[in-house]
Amino acid sequence: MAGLFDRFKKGLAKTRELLNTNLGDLFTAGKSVRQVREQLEEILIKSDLGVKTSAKLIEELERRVKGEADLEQVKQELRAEILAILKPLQKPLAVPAAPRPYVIMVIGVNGTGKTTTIGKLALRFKNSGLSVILAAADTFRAAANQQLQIWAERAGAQLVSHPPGASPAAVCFDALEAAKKNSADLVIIDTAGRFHTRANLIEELKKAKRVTEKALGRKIDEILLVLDATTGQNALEQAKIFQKEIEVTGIVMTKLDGTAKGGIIVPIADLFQIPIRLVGMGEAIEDLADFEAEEFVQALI
Ligand SMILES: Nc1nc2c(ncn2[C@@H]2O[C@H](COP(=O)(O)OP(=O)(O)OP(=O)(O)O)[C@@H](O)[C@H]2O)c(=O)[nH]1
Ligand SMILES: [Mg+2]
Repeated sequence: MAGLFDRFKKGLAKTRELLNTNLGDLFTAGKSVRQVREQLEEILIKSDLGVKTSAKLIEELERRVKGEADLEQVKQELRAEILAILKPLQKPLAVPAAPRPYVIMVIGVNGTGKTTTIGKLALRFKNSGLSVILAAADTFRAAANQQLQIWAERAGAQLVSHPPGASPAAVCFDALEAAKKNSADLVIIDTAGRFHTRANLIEELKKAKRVTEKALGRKIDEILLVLDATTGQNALEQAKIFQKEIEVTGIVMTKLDGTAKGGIIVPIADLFQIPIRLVGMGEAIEDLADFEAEEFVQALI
């Protein structure tokens, strides 16, 4: 597998081209940041950096680049500012030696890549010597169990599932029982997406969380929100709703391979201050990496 920087470079090529071409066109000779403020704001917003975050970046840029703005200097300052937002949230997902079982719940709207990410994670932790149980708490979609089972087999993880339509909370409970019985190290819970088409889904999720935490005797160790980078501004809305309803402890940004909307990770970090744990850069089992702020920023601008 290529290095992370090269993968970011490839994945973010569209975002970078858009941003860099527009910046290059804007900062022709003799202009100051103040003079091109509006156009610059438009460019940053178009690159999915978000309204609030773009305004903040420009304000800082104005402070730092006085007088005639040189393109290279502008880029360098933007890199530094974005890095200042992302770097504190670069906190990879690690499973500490205790407690056992360590429990990770994975949430997000449908199709963002929850199940795929779980498959990738299961392999990663299996390879690091942990015994892993996958809990198929997406009982909403008939094919969900089967999809998770395929990932479980690939990763060498145990699957706990109930028939479609069963209570997600019951699956979580059984998965914890199995983990205790088999002294498993890690339980990863898959959940159903599509919260907007079914009003009670967030409630169901909260119930699954409550039941899991009661059986566990503590809070779930990690609640990962999976966001699809290709949905751009929509991902911001999703983060807002989920964070309000459930205590999200980490973000996984998927589909960073080939999207023109990779910039979205910046306002998400800026507005929600949730650690960016992992990035998905493809559909294969090895296409998951820890988020690295420097590599990301270098590849972005
Ligand atoms: N290109 C790309 N595709 C991805 C990535 N992660 C997931 N996918 C694809 O996205 C699609 C949806 O992935 P799932 O893992 O089924 O998504 P989900 O969130 O579990 O979906 P629901 O269970 O329906 O809520 C699949 O076709 C995956 O192969 C990624 O990082 N890059
Ligand atoms: Mg799924």
